[in-house]
Amino acid sequence: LDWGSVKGYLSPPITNEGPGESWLVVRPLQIEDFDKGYLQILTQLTAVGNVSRSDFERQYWRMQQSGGYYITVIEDTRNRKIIGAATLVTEFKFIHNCALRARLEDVVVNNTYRGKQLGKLIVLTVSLLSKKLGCYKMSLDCRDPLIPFYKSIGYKLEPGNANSMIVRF
Ligand code: 16G
Repeated sequence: LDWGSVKGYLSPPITNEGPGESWLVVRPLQIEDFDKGYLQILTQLTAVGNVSRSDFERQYWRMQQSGGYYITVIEDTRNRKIIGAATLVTEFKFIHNCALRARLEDVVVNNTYRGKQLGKLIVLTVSLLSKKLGCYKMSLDCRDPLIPFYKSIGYKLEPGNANSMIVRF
């Protein structure tokens, strides 16, 4: 990934290949991450429910078959635990000359690993990946307290166009 354009957002200037500590690895989600606490870390974001290993595998392969899912994780290789995650989901469009659009989902960093810029690192990693895939924009929903965090890495509220609406089923 070309980190040149986002260098200013990270100080010290870490990347997915050099996340700051030699024991941290940034990589795509694997089936084995079921045993490395991927679902446990998601509980810091919202309710995960009772997901068995076979539920997890079925959903993982559905995502692979569907295509367009890029779940990225940070592993602490000292204890083989997933300590951060973010999902990039892409969507085919007819508009903008049959463009690809990106959404940022399920961003979480273990709260005992704060202060290492890992949230910024994982979001910038998937953002640069979406750019590399040719997406024309990437968007996200977040709670109010996280607005400054996303602003600090280049995301903007679009005036007149920043409303997130919802229907829950
Ligand atoms: C946040 C997340 C979203 C996640 C949702 C879960 C980001 C950028 N946004 O909006 O991806 O799915 O929370 O909340 O990570 P919910 O359980 O209320 O749907």
